[in-house]
Amino acid sequence: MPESTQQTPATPQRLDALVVGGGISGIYQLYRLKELGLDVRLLEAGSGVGGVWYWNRYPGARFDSESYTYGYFFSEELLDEWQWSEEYAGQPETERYLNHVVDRFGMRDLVLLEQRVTSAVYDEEAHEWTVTTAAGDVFRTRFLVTALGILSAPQFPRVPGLEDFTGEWHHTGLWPDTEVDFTGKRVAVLGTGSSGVQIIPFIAERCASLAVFQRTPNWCTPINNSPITPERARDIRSRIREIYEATQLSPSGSMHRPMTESSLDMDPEERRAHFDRLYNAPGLTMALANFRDVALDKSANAALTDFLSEKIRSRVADPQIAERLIPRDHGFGQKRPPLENGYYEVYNRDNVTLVSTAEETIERFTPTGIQTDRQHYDVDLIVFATGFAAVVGSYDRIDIRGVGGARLADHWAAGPRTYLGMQSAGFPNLFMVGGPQSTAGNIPRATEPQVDVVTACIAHMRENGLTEVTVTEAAEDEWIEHVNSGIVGTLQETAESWAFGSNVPGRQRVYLLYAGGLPQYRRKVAEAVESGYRGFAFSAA
Ligand code: N01
Repeated sequence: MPESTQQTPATPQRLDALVVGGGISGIYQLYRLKELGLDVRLLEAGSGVGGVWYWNRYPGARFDSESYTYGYFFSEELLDEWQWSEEYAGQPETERYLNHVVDRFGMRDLVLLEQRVTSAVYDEEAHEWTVTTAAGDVFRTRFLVTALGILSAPQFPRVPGLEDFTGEWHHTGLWPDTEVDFTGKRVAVLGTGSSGVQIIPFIAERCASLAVFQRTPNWCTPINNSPITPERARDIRSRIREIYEATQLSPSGSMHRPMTESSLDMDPEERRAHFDRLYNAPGLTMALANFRDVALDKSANAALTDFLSEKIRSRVADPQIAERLIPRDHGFGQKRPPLENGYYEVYNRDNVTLVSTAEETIERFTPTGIQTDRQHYDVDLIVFATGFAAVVGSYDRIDIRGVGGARLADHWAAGPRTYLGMQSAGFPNLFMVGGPQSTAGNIPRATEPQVDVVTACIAHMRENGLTEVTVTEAAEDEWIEHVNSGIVGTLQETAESWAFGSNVPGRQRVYLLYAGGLPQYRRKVAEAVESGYRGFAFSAA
């Protein structure tokens, strides 16, 4: 729900452009608009920059993309001076990197922290936005760019009684910057998605006891992380442009591309050996560089899930627990698969219990723990690894009003409506970077073309004395049809996941991202720009 918008301080600060969100995409947008010579600021709700790498500071948080494909590529000096320590770097390193970039490129004074935006209202006469923050500050800006992140509105279970719980609790997406001590404590973790799978092994090693509440198991594969030696770093630096080109050709914006071969054409022994190689390969190789038909054909997918089920059985000592950890409701890759490091072995420890909420319903939180319909779990500390109101959840938290006072929330009532994932009809001069109906995957590679187009569009307007840019509902309809054509008929379409908003009770099931892949997305955007900003309409005040 939008927060209060009642405070109105006397003097709004006037700007050319305002970026909302200090994550990897917002920082890049700030850099580009500063470079263009605009009077620009960035508003960030947190006390530091980093976006997901600021908020998700839970132990175990790390990349699932290769570190050197995740950062920025706009500066050779930056590429020279920054060396990642691991193939998949941990959260503290990424947060340090983003702070380094902000300082290195003179952006620190342009970032205003602890400024949660509560409302944005368009002035049709002036072609400007009035943006208000929870602190009561007001900004007037011609251009508003939201870089809110697709996973930034934390989601809690709709279970009563948390206010009665007298112990400590934390959400992985709102982790404190002081150390959380698990030593000797009785801990419960709710949720076994990517965040749960990363934090659970860390807690298990330290706590007195751990109860993991699992609603749906996931297909987790080993991260197979390793340090980057100085020799490897030199090799990466020497090939960095080649690596970047590879990310541009990959659907996910990563180093990986699906194979062209069909797994079903292969002899079962050969196929198994191939799956084994992928299982022992680093990162998301299994998900992103597998046989093409694994994502499209049920039997090809089943051959892989049979293989993965055997892996789970071989790693978990108790056969009943192993069976509970094997997903039955979805195939591999239908949801983003968590990467793990010793996750399955956690369930071989004496201090860990797996509670399936499919078999045992959580009824409420009590002063001393968690009550299910079978028993009470006494705990000192609860960790919510229960995910996010994805993609549109961060927009729901801001009262955005466009032409005629129309609310963005109403315009999106039946699901998000955008053109190119970047603008919505009736909301001129408001650009979205990393918003709905655009590619996800390796996020900075996905939002980079958007930032570049927003920058080019603003430059074009300033050069031509234009003050307003908007898109039509017809352009939105065309984009929505294109977005849907990319997901219909895939195996992904049939799984319940945050990409469809399925994890938010009561939310209409609509695909929230763009499944057509980054190369196609970039082509679509380039075609629109090269044909004179097709689908956009410009005017002057
Ligand atoms: O969130 P999730 P996440 N009672 O929504 C469960 C990225 N990421 O934070 O599956 C009990 O995936 C829920 O169950 P179910 C990555 O893109 C990347 O883990 O809805 N359980 C699920 O198990 C990822 O996909 C990294 O039935 C409840 C879990 O909570 C995305 O972020 C690291 C419940 C939520 O899983 C989100 O991951 C971390 C309830 N009432 C995240 N409600 C990298 O590696 C929900 N759950 C870079």
